[in-house]
Amino acid sequence: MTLPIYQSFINGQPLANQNGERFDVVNPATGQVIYQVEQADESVMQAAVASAQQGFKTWSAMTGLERGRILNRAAAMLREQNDALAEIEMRDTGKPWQEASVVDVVTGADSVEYFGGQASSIVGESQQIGPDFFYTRREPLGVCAGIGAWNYPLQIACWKSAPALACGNSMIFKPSEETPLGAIKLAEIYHAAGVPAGVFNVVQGDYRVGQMLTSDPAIAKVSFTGEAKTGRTVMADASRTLKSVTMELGGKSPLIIFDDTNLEQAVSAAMLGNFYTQGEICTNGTRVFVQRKIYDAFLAQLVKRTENNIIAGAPENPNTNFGALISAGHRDLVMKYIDSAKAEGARLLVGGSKLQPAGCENGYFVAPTVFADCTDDMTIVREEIFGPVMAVLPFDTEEEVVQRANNTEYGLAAGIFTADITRAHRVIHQLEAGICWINSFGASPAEMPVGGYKLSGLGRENGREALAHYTQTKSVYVGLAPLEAPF
Ligand code: TXE
Repeated sequence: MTLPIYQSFINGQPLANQNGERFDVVNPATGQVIYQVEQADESVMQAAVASAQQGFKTWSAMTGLERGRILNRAAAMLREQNDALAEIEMRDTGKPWQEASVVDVVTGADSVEYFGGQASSIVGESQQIGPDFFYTRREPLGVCAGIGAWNYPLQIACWKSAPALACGNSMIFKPSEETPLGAIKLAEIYHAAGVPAGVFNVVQGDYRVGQMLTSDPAIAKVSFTGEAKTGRTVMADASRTLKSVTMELGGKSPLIIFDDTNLEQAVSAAMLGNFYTQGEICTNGTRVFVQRKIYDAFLAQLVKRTENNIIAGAPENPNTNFGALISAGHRDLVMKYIDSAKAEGARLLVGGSKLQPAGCENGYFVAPTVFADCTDDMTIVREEIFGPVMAVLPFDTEEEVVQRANNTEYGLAAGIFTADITRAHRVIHQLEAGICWINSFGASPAEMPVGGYKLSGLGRENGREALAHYTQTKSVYVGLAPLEAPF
């Protein structure tokens, strides 16, 4: 059976490469190749840049209200096509239908809708200076690049393109080579909604295409989502042509459970923050600090619910709530972390092995895994695993847990559960993290800016703050009094 072949989406339509290079895309739940994609080559990149520059002229000449109207039409189309788009995300990522159908498309559409609404409110300011005055203009940057990760492919494409386009820029977006299709669908929807050809182009391929984006002098900005290590390479490459960068990187975030909290809620947060999307979420609370008095009760309930309530299996089965990891390589990396935890003396309470659910024997599944009695020096406590491996650590005092929670080079997210609301705010204000939850975990509405401290990133996505990254300010001083000069 010949497999479908997809291409880059340039200037409103698919564009073939000239060197014929293709790569396979696998359904992680079955291990089967489901389609092929052409790797963008120089000819495709040149066409992408040229049409993005052309499209920018038309798009930036529109008013914010006109751009917003088109973005809102695109948001409505995303919602109308929710199920078809969610199915694509499910097959590309291996995540359960139960998740993809209610999170992935919705959170993308929300961002497109939110920035569609913001497009007409991007204003400058003016001020009297004696008889004179000045005014400022918030002007678009021009052609921007987006580079996406594979865990939320369509959502990431929306979160990067929506503020960029709302401000009048055009964007060339490269999805992860693991999950290429969602971005193509977004490009088709933008085009059908009225976004001019070239304003949102999609180039397909691996790091080589990413490097073409970070080095092209015609590109003014790069917004990147991925590993911290890759982020530093991307930022270094982008610095050669002084591009501005937004970096949404990895994390090793603390979830702190004080002994005065509702145990059921705290266990839910720990499971959400480690097993939702089979642990492949950057903001996950993978270091779970539990105050000693409730430590044993917490572990007992956590093990019981992990053993009984997690259903790993075929993602299309509506009962499945735990899917496959993105690739065989990533699965093997997660297993290496599990082996290191065993070797370093962590106490394995549940999981710790590969899974082969019926009908998905060739999929890349790892069991939801909990290690207890972890110490701060363990590899699984210091490094981002990006898989379903929870490290539980006991603690005694507030001062101790704040110091330990901050003892990491990352600073993406943090969660805290306590009934003492004064303590909740006192502690969260001391944590070095950009995305924080109190008695909640994981919610990320389009209105809320998100981004990391320290090595977890630069800049913010979503919220009004994201607009600042996609405009540049021009100050215009107007002389109404005669200009004096000593010459
Ligand atoms: O990242 P990779 P992955 C993080 C998550 C984890 C990682 C997983 O924490 O660390 O993403 O995603 C391209 N020049 N976040 O494995 O390998 C590559 O082709 C230019 C954080 O995909 O870094 C892919 O498209 N581009 C996030 C992209 O970079 C290059 C939420 C990412 O690849 C490149 C989600 C290069 N030299 C995941 N090398 C958050 N903080 O919001 C690779 N790429």
